[in-house]
Amino acid sequence: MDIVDVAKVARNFGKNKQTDPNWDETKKADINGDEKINIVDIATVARYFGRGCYFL
Ligand SMILES: [Ca+2]
Repeated sequence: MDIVDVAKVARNFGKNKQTDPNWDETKKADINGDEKINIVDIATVARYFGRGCYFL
């Protein structure tokens, strides 16, 4: 995880599979795979930030 991941999640914050026509791209920011980008994804990225470890 690095600043690029944080930015990616932040940019897509609030989107979800139902409302986002570009979900195939947006879902890369869906860290926990629950089909929406929310505070959980932000928190997860923050938790793993700097470890070089992808949660996926
Ligand atoms: Ca998510």
